[in-house]
Amino acid sequence: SSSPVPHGIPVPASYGDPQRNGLTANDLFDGMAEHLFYTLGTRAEGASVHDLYMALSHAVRDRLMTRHLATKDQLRAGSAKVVAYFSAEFLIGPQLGNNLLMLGMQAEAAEALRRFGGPGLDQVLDVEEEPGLGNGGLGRLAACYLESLASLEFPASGYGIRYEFGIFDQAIRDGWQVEITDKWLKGGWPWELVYPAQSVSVGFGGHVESYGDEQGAERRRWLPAHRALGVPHDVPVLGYRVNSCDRIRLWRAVAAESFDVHAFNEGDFQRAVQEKVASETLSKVLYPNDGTDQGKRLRLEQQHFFVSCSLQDMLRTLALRGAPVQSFAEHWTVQLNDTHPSIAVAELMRLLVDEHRLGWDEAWTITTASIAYTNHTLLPEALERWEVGLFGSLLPRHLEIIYEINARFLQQVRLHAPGDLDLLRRVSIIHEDGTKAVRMAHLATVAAHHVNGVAALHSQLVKTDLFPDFAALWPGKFTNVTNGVTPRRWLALANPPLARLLGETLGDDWPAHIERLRQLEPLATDSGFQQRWAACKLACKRRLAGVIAEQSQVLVDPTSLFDIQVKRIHEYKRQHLNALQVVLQYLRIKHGETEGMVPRTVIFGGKAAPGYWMAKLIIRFISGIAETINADPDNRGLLRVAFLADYNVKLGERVYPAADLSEQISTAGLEASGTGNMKFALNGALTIGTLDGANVEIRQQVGTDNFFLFGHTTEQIAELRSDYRPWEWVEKVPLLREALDLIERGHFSNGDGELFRPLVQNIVGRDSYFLLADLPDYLVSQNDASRLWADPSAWQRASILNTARSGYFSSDRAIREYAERVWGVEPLPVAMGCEVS
Ligand code: B1H
Repeated sequence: SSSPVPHGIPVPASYGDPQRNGLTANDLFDGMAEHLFYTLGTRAEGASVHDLYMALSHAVRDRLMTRHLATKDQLRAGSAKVVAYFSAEFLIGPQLGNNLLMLGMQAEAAEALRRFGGPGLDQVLDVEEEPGLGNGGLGRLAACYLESLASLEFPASGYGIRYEFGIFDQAIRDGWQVEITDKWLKGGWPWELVYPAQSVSVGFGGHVESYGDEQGAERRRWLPAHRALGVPHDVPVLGYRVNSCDRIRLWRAVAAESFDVHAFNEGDFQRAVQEKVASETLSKVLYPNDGTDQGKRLRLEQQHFFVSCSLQDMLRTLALRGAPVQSFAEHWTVQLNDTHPSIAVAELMRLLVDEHRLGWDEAWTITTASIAYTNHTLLPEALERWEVGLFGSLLPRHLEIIYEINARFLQQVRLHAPGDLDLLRRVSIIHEDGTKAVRMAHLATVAAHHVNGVAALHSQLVKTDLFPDFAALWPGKFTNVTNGVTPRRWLALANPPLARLLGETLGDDWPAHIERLRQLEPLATDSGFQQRWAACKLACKRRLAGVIAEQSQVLVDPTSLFDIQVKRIHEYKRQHLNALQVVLQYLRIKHGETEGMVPRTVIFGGKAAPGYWMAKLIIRFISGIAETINADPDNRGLLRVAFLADYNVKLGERVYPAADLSEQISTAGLEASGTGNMKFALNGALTIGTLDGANVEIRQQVGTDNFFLFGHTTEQIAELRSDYRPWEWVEKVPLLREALDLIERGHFSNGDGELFRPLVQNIVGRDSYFLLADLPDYLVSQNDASRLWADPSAWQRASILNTARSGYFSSDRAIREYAERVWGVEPLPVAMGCEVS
């Protein structure tokens, strides 16, 4: 609208040019040649693998651009409601392979590379650096959801932070985790578009004052002490075989120039530079504490930074559409991915009331009509609280607004339950015992029109255990949307052999119609199909065996049962329960009690938060048992253990397709959903698991016979809790005493009797996560798994049924539920102004 270029200038000639947009191998080859020369400044002769990766990526990016601009044009011209998915994390994974899949150009890319005569497509895909802009499930969920939004042709924008350093790279040295800075941007990352002209300014600190506006009304205004600029970096998100190309808009913080100039003019160059450094720290690094809230100031600054940038950006698009701010909730629906972006409640109120001069009630109506909140955890250590002192010094006006929201809310509660002071104390947004603190989950719950959990059991517990008072106040506000994962990346891309088989069996467009997996059911008992199924699995296992050998020099047998647990390391996820089970199997072998055992390869992978000492000790323990067991010739090939270093999206694509058995063994009631569990089942792994998170629904879907259940239920755990004496459980398990003694005597730590003592003490002394209570049943279930493995046809049948019945766990299903029940949005298919190919 403010462009100096008049209307009527056509799109570039290349809009319809095969070199930029054509979908043949020839077109792609030409595009690559052009980018090698003009974009990368290099000649084809002598181009490195990385050069070819960059050239191919740019050529693919060109093909996204037509669709991305068409999507944007269509949105700007219309008035469709757009989803704004607010998340502090987007764990998007490698882009090139995925975008080739979305465009349907995998074979063409391989052919174009062949014409250069150098490395093949796999080798080129392998050099891509993955942006680790998330910790684990929560961040990966956001990425799957954006992909499904685009694939289902919903208009959407992700909003988050462009961390310069993502989650650390993990190395294992002497069995310990070592953290290495993640320099994902170092080689240049071709998948982002920078829009400096759309930068926005965000305030921090300072104070609030009253003033009289033109009508003589008293108003409040915030005078921040500092400002930073947010520069948008957009990652295009193309849907599967459609023109819809949404985006994830990530904000990078830079110094607000005016401040530099001010200090500079006063001759204080030092201060000017300091301001710059301080501003840019905002988007410097991702906090690597999956599941624990550290209450750090910088973290709150990051949250406010990206939320404020995003809301200002959204208000600006209203203006571009010529729509008044009053219509905000008709144009945008905001989903808060956990409480990390929940400052949005106060910031939207501030923007509407202070900046756009709306009345409080009108602003509140708009805010509550547009914001919904997803809860991802019940763990008390993960629930965000900010001390009022810290909060007020950083965001004084927001604190005032939160007090006002709270006062009005508590007044409503008083009317609902007169005289119930304890209820007021419990639901207040401000925690009042001891140091006063803002409870972000309460703020989000009070404002949101819907609050959802991420699996049926979890959503139930949100109502009964976490927010019973709120659920009584607003029963209709609480709902469930069980998580989902995209079958494109996690099946079509990650598992090429199975993708081919599915294409032949279900038709090539199965990834857009995942419910077709059901058609596999009658084939589950077909021995010919079983053999083809097993061959796919074996190919994936060989590929993973190659990765393990390359990483750790451990040789594993691809025909053995691949028993895998990959996820963040946390006591509630109980990797140490699995490790203990491995030690017991090892002792059985040592004692010659191998009856019913089958050759197994037990694989672990996952990062520990750098400050989480017990989680790091668990990694050291797994390394220790792996070293001892793998070196012991008594094994006779029955047991191998491997710890996969640096588990991330890229490795996940190798891991899920190669699994026979999926370990989902958290203490019941503690894992909100899990999403790795879904990726495993989709790829035909059988689950051994507790009744926790989405495991409950996986078991329902795939059938109880095709799932190895064990352990106490959530209710049983709650009962146990009141009077639990773990040491009394030790004698119930044969060999356990001996196993614990061996561990304590240093059998798995080169004779060091101190190293693992804290781990053993933790289990036998407190056992806060009920390992010993669940161990006997776990061992029985592991035996059941071995028994089924010994009957290959029965195993293949169960494996096929797992895939056939996992369509429910597609993120397409989850997104359709959000669209219909939470957001009220409709698909908007994108027509392109110019047909390409
Ligand atoms: C989940 C988190 C999380 N729940 C705090 N909560 C973080 C909390 O950096 N932080 O401060 C980071 C992450 N992550 C996970 O969300 C649940 O544990 C999983 O069960 C669930 O599948 C996933 C997606 O819903």
